[in-house]
Amino acid sequence: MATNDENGTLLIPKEKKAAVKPPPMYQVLLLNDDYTPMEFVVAIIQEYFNKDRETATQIMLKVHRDGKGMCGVYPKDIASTKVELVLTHARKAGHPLQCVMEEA
Ligand code: TYC
Repeated sequence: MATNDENGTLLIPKEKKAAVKPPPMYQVLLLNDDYTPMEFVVAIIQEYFNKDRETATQIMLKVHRDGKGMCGVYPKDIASTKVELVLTHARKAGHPLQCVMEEA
């Protein structure tokens, strides 16, 4: 609220900081294994993380080389749903692909 000082000058308070923090974000990562076919991983990245074929292939190759790779960053419930969908799809297809989330 604006007030006046002893000389009658109008004092306008500084803007208060936002009371709410932005929600924490989570990275969704794929982990490498020796059995899941490369083509299956590329299709998963395209389908669940909205990447084009070229980008999905780059991510898959990074996972293959480095052991893990990031597919996207999302609010907690969306990240968790993506992990579940990927794991369900992979298990139904008989592949051991692992997908995890980590706070960004
Ligand atoms: N390493 C697997 C192969 O050689 C390919 C692969 C890539 C598996 C990424 C999992 O998250 C993964 N067939």
